Amino acid sequence: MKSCERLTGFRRNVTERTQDFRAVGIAVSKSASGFDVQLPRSLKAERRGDIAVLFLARAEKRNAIDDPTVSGIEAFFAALPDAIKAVVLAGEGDHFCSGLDLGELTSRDIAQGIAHSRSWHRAFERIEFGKAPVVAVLHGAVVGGGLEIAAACHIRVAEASTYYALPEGSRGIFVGGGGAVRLPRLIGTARMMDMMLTGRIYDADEGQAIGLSHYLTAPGQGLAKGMEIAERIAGNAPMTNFAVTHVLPRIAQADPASGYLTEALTSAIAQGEKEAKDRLKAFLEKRAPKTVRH
Ligand code: 1HE
Repeated sequence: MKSCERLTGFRRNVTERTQDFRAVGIAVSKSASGFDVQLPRSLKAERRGDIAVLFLARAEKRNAIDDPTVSGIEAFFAALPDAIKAVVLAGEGDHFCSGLDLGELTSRDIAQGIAHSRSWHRAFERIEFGKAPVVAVLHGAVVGGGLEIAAACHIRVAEASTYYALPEGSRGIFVGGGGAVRLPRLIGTARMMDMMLTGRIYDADEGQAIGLSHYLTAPGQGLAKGMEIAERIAGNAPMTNFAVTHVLPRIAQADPASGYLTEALTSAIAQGEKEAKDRLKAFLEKRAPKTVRH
């Protein structure tokens, strides 16, 4: 067992995890795709080597996220097999995601609204602080809750058709999927205010310029680029991926003194791993690639 897996309890056995899901009412079975979780019809998962690809698969509703989809996302990321080293999240059809299923919203009272928002928080926390880095592949509408789920991922690849909006303002509601926390970190509170107050829509180029995406691709090239990035991530030392996705965001929010200390501890832990020693030795013996610009 790798030490980062011990830290997070990631190697808890499948039976133990299965009991957790049953406790929260999520049906669990070994699905055909090789994942230990039964997904709702609105999600499809594929395994490509050590990469998992999860598709929002409700194209007829523009991948609007309903309650079963939220539960399915939570269950999928919680039950990710240990062998999966990175995840790609993409959307079927012409749009990545049209956000919250607006049809479900009308029937909720205030208490149910709070519980609903908290269920999104739990699910997206599984993405942000889960077992493996997640690459989102965006195209078409990335709006409302669609932008919130994209913001919970670690890397965003946007096809040229991508556009971003927060139509909550015009719908008389507010973000509820963690966007109020994650989006200001990505683009700043002022830009988020503008998006929500005026309904401003950013296209793919503008989104890239303000930091909504990391990579831009031509139409139809997003998944290939997302897979290429996921494979590169999967090739990193597991402790480095753990430190980058779990520790770095905490350091970034900490007071500087705590941040420097946590950085020193994390740095020492990472370099103490055998994997780090092997990789450093490989470079010194000229067996590892140099860091050059191609
Ligand atoms: C939906 C949803 C949805 C489509 N909930 N059903 N999100 C929004 O405010 C965006 C709302 N959606 C749209 O603006 C458009 O649908 C799109 C620009 C994304 C796509 O347009 P288009 O012309 O391709 O599709 P369409 O004809 O509008 O939609 C196809 C079907 O999907 C249609 O249903 P049908 O039964 O008439 O076929 C739509 O009603 C349905 N559909 N989007 C429910 N979002 C945790 S808080 C998060 C808060 C938010 O996310 S607010 C933002 C919500």
